[in-house]
Amino acid sequence: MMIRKTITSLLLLAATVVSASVSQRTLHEGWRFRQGNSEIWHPAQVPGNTHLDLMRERIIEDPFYRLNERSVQWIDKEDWMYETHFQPTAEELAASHQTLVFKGLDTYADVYLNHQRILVADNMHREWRCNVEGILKEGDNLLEVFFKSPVKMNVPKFDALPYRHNTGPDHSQMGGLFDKTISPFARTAGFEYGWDWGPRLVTFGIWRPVLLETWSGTRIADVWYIQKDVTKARAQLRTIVEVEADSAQSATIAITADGKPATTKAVALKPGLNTITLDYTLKNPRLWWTNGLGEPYLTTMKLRLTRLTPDPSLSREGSGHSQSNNRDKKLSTPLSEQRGAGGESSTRLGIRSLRLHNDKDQYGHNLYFELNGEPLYAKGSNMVPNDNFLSRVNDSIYRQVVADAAAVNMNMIRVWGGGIYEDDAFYRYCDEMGILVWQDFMFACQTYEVDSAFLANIKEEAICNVRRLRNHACMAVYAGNNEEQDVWFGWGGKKRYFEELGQADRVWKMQHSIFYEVLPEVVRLYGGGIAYRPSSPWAFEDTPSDGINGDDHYWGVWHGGEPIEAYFDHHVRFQSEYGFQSFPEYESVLRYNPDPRDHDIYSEVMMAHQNAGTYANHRIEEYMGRDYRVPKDFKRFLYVGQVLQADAVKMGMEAFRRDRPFCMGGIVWQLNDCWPVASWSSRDYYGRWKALHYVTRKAYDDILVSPRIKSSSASGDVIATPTKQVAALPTEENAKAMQQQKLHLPSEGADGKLLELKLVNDRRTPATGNLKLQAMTIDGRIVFEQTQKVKLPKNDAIDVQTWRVKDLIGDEMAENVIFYITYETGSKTYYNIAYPVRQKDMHYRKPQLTTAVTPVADGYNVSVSTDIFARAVFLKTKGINDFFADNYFDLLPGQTRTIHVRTSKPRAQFLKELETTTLGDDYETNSIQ
Ligand code: BMA
Repeated sequence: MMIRKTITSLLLLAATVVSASVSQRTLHEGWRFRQGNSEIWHPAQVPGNTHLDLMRERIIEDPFYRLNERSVQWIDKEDWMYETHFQPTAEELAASHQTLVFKGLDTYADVYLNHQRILVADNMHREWRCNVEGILKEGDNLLEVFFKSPVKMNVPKFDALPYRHNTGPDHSQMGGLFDKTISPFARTAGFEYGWDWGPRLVTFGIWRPVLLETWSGTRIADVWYIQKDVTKARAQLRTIVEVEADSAQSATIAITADGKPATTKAVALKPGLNTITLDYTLKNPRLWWTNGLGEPYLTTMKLRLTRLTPDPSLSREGSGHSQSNNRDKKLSTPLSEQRGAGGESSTRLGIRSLRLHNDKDQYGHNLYFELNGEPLYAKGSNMVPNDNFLSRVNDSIYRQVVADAAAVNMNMIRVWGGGIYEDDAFYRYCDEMGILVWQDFMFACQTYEVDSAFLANIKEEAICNVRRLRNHACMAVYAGNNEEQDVWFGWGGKKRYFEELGQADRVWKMQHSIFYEVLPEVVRLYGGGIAYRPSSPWAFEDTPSDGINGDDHYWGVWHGGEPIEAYFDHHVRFQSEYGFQSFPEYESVLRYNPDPRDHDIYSEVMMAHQNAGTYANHRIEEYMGRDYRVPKDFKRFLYVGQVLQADAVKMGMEAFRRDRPFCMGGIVWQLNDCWPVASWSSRDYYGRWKALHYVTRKAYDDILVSPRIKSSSASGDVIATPTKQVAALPTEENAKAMQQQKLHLPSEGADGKLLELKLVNDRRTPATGNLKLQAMTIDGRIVFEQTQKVKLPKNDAIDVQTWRVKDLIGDEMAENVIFYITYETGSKTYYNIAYPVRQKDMHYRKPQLTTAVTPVADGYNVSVSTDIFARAVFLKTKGINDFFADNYFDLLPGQTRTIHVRTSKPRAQFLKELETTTLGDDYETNSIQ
């Protein structure tokens, strides 16, 4: 016996990697659920959500279909009970530490293990770890999660206050709660209570994984890579490792970078939590770059903890455990890449230096990111949750949404504050595809009632997420919230609800404690140097945002009813929100609204999927009427609406890019949808690219040809003084005020108009190229041509030339001419098209389009040619599964373009279904009044 023990110890000394002692397994099997006051159990899915479980059981119909949102509002008034049974393995039972980990519970949940309460949860944004030592038992274990109705929990809190808090578009009336907007009381994703693009679906559920984690000996609890100073020549890194140990031990920690030794340290572990710091330098690191600027290279960092003294728990294991237990152990699945893997941790680290500048300059305070020493123009979009039923947002949806952003040359996504801190997968894909993340904390458009418990809860939420996300290269900045600063100081929030009651100071103090005290402190302590801004948009502590000091949300176009050209005159430092609505395309609409009798944008069904209300439909109609011929036909209206949205936002993208370096970012509202709806998104709920998403690829390309048609009297060359924001949220009051604002229509025809051309270069290197301007008629006759060589400095925007439109069109009518401008540099030709008059005034005709279809591996190549200029060529088939690599493009007379289509349809069917639409198709029949 004695001899055997010594041999074991020697083997342990030699073998030594401690991963064997940690085990994690998911507890996702055997769940069932019932309504709190019912005896009837139904099978449940975990991770999941009560609405999905009820749908699967055919107790409710799909809430996304037609008017069904209304019929599921009873669910949040009820309590819901979930339970499962599981059996721990002998190894799990023998482990010295046993923890149940809930990665996410939505929201008020009491958790019992074997009838003992182990958790009272009240925050869906937090991970909960419950020590179950002494409760976990041999054989059958019962795990129960009792979800309490947030309505029952929070209506009393609402009723107890002498004032109403500001809220976002909380659709309390849809929920049968009259004016009782209870969303500020819950640490739940704000959008669940309804938004101006989302339904009111207040959910319940174990929405993220639940794990049983057991270990003995040692456990690596966390590995944090802090990038202290990074240059091309070297990266100074600090790694902070948290190791939990059962007993005093000596060990070594070794780190490798891409397999090469980086540092080693001998450590003396004490029982309990050990925090170990390793400082080291990597020479000539391969840097991580954003999409478009370089390769988003990820260095594989491996950290190995090796024990040098025997672990008593392992010798206990050696003498007491059977072979079969070890087999069970191997079946358990470690979920995290970085944590809990015992003796080894692997992290794919993007090594880069990233700074956020907010320096005082001659105009105010700039706002820009500097990546690896280069100023970076941020091109991106705002992301909302990808589904109301969050557990449905799987890895492939995350991959697709990030890939779609990268495919159209974005380099930033803002995770908006009314949703969730997204799953690890999202940030991993952002790392891999070079997309920076502007991360809001989950607070949006509201004020909050804060007591010490609420504040402590928020603090834990912030620590949990900042720690979880801090090794991701993509993480660029934290903002305390979405628009709360403007709600309070800019849009009368302070006055409206609190001033008359003498509560304004007290309520602001409560907000201050979150956004100016707790959150910045957490970011400072746990964020590794990442920047923090108290709100988005934000300028100073006691003023609303102003556009020339920090970021701006510009809603003059759209909510404010200003003409689309106003983008050109809105000069700000960083545009973190602006946007324009459209409906999903016809084939997407058919998914939730198939009955032709409902095919009217004001039908009850369409209005149920227009969460911004009739006000938003009016906006679309007003703007469309101004610039386009408004079709009577529903299907065509949807198409023209998408062209309108694309043209409008493209103008914004270009306007903000040509303001570089004064303006250093444009983040469009919004990238995606959480359900099928009319919204500002560029991709609909089903992932279909709208016209805007296709157009973004060119508008966000590294070099931009940016023409602007303006009347010679138009402003636009001066830096604007801070503009008064129009409230972004369409409350009834705002809506009326906005409706009354007049559209300012510039004069028509060619007289007095100028074509002003700029070139923008986001590359890290200068460019030289041939710039060609052609004025051509709709049927292809060139009436003017000019070529010049233009040198384009790196990271800059330059004025090229301004022409009088009259001089370019000669004797032609302006309505019959387009301006086609190309910039040819190296192997790539960039282009843009400008129009001397509004789209509705152009003399378009129905073009003769010909298509030739060639089979390729995963579908077809479709070559489209045209006789005359074809504006916004839209190709479609039936259904929503075929993906067109390009769409809504303009085709010059005589030009052919080949589009790859990913589809599984047989050729005959594909040919039969293929439809083409252009803006000019109805110009001969739909004349303007
Ligand atoms: C912004 C957002 C959202 C809203 C959008 C459109 O300001 O932050 O609150 O959905 O406007 O109104």
